[in-house]
Amino acid sequence: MMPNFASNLDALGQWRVATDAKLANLARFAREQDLLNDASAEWFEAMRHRLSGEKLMVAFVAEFSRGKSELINAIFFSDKGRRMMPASAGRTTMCPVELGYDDQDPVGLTLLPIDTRLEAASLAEFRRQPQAWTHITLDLSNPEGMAQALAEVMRTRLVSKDQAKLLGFWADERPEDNPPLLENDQVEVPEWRHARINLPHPLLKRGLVVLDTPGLNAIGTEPELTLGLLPQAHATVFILGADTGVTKSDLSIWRDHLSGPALARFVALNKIDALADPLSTPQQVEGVISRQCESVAQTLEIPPEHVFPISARQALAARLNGDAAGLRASRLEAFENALSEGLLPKRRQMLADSAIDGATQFRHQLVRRFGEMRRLHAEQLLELRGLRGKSTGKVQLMLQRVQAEATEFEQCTARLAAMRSVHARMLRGALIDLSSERVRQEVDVLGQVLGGSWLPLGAKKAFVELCSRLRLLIEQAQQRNDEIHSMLVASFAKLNAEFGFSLLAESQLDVRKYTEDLVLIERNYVQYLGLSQAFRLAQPGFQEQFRRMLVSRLRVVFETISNDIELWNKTASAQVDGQLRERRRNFKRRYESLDRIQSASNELDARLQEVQGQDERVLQLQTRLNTLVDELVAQAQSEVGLNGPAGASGGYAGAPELSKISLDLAGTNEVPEGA
Ligand SMILES: Nc1nc2c(ncn2[C@@H]2O[C@H](COP(=O)(O)OP(=O)(O)OP(=O)(O)O)[C@@H](O)[C@H]2O)c(=O)[nH]1
Ligand SMILES: [Mg+2]
Repeated sequence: MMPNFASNLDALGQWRVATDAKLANLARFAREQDLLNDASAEWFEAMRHRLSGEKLMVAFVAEFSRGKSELINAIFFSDKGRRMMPASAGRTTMCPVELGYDDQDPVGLTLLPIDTRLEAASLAEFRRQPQAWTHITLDLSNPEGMAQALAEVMRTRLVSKDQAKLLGFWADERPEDNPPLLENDQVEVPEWRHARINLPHPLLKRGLVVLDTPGLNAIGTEPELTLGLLPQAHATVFILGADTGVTKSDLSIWRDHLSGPALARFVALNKIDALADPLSTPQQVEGVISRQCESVAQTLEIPPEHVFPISARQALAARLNGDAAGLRASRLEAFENALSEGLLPKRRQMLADSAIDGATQFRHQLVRRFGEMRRLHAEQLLELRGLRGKSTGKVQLMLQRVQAEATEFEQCTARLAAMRSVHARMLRGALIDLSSERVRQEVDVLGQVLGGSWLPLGAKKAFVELCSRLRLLIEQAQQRNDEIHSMLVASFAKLNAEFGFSLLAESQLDVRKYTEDLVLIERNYVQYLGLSQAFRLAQPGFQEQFRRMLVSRLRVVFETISNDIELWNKTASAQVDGQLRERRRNFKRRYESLDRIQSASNELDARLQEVQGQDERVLQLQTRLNTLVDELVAQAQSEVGLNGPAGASGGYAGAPELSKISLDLAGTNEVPEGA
């Protein structure tokens, strides 16, 4: 039987814990042996944070009643013994629901009232204001009570048509999208703007975030969902009903919200059980399903094998009842498999690449440093051996020579200071146009150009111009860092020749690659400036929301570039500081040994042994470093162990894994530290 998403994510979680443990070993070794400079310490911390904390978001998007919530129940919550997320005919989930786990927050359900839409603050800003949210505690030992509490996400309220307009649920320009007008000109709107469920479920603890969205244009009326959350999702699952096929509104959701190429996209054709027909043979039903998949693929312009026919309801029921045949008939496992295979290995690969790259660079730096230390040891040994059988007068001469050499070497400090100040100035120049303030200014130009009247064509043009200005900023930063690189190469060559350093400029940094992120953001936002969106552009508050969302996404890109540049430059300077320190220490040691040899005739052998001992220690450090880096690389390259076939114990497929990872309140399923 096939492995499923739940158990594979669990395996990825274990891989992350194990890789982090190897990274921690390497960091501990470096710290204990005083081999860690600021730049490497920063890298270790950031990488460990990514390994342990980075979230994996899977978003479920579709028109209402296609079975998003039911599918989430079947994949993630069948261990609860009942249906957890409300799923029923008609509109059910009224607001976006984010399921995840953050141990800094209390367990439970938090809800942001819909009225907050009348304020300018964005969802991201409200996330930082706990008092704006309503908190409901969830009793984890009581699935019945939990399901009742989760029903909050269905809650609606009646408001006047004008109020609905202000809240963004009514637009006279698009009558076909408006909800029905009830008695006394009232409109039913969601009670909540956003819901977060914080649960110590093992999968969520491993960093999975599941986003359930409300259907029916609701996704379009919440710019934060479409501009903020969905583009950040690592995978999106688009769901269609086998009974309805691709309707006009399905198609517009697909085109408007799922066109981003960066996302791993999955299409599920749900409710295939509804195609069962007592008057047809199973082969005939099978034929109908295949034809439906083909026609869906054609309409969405994707390969037919990317459409997965499933029955979420059947799968949930089968898992709840331990019915292996029912689960097979639901075909859910093939879909779960595709989801995990399409997503998890990529995630692993990205994390593994970063960890391996960073650790390899770290090894290079240290190996260079060890080489330099050994070179100095060899020189010192040569000097000491030369003293055998020599008079005290000769030793005195040597002492003077060391002193003279040290004095001459110290002349490099003025040169280093000059280089540092040039470097600092150039670095400031490279970073200046990447600040949040600068990004905001650029975006503000957009507002000024449009002067409050965002007609689609003008807005689109101004936006595209903004994006090319931003690309230019990245290009400039790249060029400025290239100039720093050339300056360092030239200065290092001189310092090496004149003062015997062995400085090597890092390989060139590439920040141009972040232009791709910009292109992605551009593509994402530009669809909101099309003609078909004119009415939305005119909605009160939309422009402000658009601006805020844009600034916050751009800021992430520019901050990343800034951090990369800073880290690269820090690493380069750290090398100079390290070698300077090493050389000074070496002069001091040489002087002290000669001094002692001069005062006691039997000291020479002891000094020789001491330097040899130091050299051996460097060799040992190097061996240990190699072992630790090799172990890390081997662990990072190890395949995520797909959990093997289930059902051997006679249970239904998936049952053994799912029971292993069932809601784990005592934390007994935690992977042991350092596993
Ligand atoms: N026959 C059948 N019904 C299903 C299937 N999956 C879901 N349903 C039913 O379809 C209805 C809608 O399912 P939901 O999960 O609430 O749909 P949704 O996409 O979350 O809808 P909204 O929350 O309103 O956006 C419910 O009654 C489900 O039980 C399926 O595979 N087969
Ligand atoms: Mg739903």
